[in-house]
Amino acid sequence: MFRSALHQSRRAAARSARFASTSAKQQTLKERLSELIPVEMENVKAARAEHGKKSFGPVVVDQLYGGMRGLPALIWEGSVLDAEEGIRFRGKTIPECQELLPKAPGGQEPLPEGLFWLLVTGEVPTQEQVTALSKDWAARAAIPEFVQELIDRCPPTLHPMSQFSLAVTALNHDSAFAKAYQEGISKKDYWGPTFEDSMDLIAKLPNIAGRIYRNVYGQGKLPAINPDKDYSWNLANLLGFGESQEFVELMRLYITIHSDHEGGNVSAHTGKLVGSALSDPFLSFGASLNGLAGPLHGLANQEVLIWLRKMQSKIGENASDEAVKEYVWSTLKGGQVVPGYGHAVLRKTDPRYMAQREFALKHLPEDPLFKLVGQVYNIVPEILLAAGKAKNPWPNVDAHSGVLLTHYGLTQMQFYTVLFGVSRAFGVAAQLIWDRALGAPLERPKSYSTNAIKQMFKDKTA
Ligand code: CMX
Repeated sequence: MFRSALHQSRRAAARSARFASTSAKQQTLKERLSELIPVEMENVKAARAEHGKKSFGPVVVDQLYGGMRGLPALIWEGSVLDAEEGIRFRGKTIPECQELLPKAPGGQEPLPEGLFWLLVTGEVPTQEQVTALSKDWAARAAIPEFVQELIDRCPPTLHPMSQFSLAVTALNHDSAFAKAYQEGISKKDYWGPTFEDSMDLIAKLPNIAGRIYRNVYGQGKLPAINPDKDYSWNLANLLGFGESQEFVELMRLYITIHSDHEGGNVSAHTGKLVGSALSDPFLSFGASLNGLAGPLHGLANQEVLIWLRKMQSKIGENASDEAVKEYVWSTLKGGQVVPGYGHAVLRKTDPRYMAQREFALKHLPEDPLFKLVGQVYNIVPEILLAAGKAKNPWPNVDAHSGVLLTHYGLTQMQFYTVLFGVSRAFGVAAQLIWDRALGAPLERPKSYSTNAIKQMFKDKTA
């Protein structure tokens, strides 16, 4: 008894000495994560022991037919979406992230490196830790030659999102997780190679996105990654906008706010679902991208700009409110959605929309397209309410992003969802790491036939 207590206290002392020495030299994300995982495993174990058999309340049949709206079915600590307030990343609102997360020298927007650290650990990193992440991602950024060739061989008529998904899926060729699995890695060690793949995935996305952009839109040769610059600067530079400090700042804000939106949205949930089959992070995130490419999800940012441009060509620039109203009604009467408006969970204006609006008010208040976006904001909610179908008449994130990109010269709308995809990798990767660390099982909900439902409730009144 005494010997074992002594042994334990010696082990604790050795452990704290080890932690003290690593924190003195600034822990890496992986070192910090390896400390947090056992603590979180205990936390989950305790929560399941205490609450595991408790009910969340009834599930009604409409939820099965209605896209599972509101069905409590997933666990994800990274971000939580409140219908009224919007997103919080590890408990922090967007303005709080803007205030607390480290910034680039001279910059005012948060570095997405810091947001990733926050999503993974729940902690705000130091400036040095964020700089180390920028350097680590720059060192991992190169993409294999065959993936470069794969992108180069795509016809420019293939949608950039299809090219993006194809290239990300092909990165599975060098997956550390897939290799370790083939070599018989123990389940308790899954998170290590998942972490490495996730870091590689995020790091390689700017080179993939930049290559697609330059190939499709004929923008010349791709520059090299600069290891002394942050992730967003490198992404902007690969797209040809590295000289614009404002565009770089926009990328920092853009990636931060698009990174994660709770666990149940199509891209986040698809990544988790595919990952639950132990498909590696490249295969899992490739699947997320295919979901993001749908017009009701990420593709809406492209659709908003197309819709605004069509409106301008139909009713002219500086059109009256009456003309805009008529155009919105004609969209609805044509059986189409107003892109950028409505949300499956939110019931107020999306704070991601507001963050972009603030950015526009600061940097481009006189931009004519920004003014049109503002005019539309004053008109659409009332019409959606009058039409009486949409549960949320307010704008979402996609209603605003395109106008900012257009202002700085990134006018190729079909590329917009690729930038959303680069950002969404941050949330999906963080989730995959934790799912493997906590041993999340294969997802397998139950489906029913309509006849089975009818049968089930045949003789019941309610
Ligand atoms: N314009 C017209 N009709 C809309 C609408 C909009 N912006 N938003 C919702 N509706 C309609 C729905 O199509 C649905 O019609 P039916 O009953 O005929 O099927 C009805 O209102 C009820 O829908 P809801 O419960 O309010 O919304 P959902 O949860 O089903 O869908 C969303 C949410 C986002 C798909 C929907 O609001 C929409 O299609 N918006 C436009 C596309 C868009 O901006 N998507 C981006 C969302 C953010 C993102 O993921 O990036």
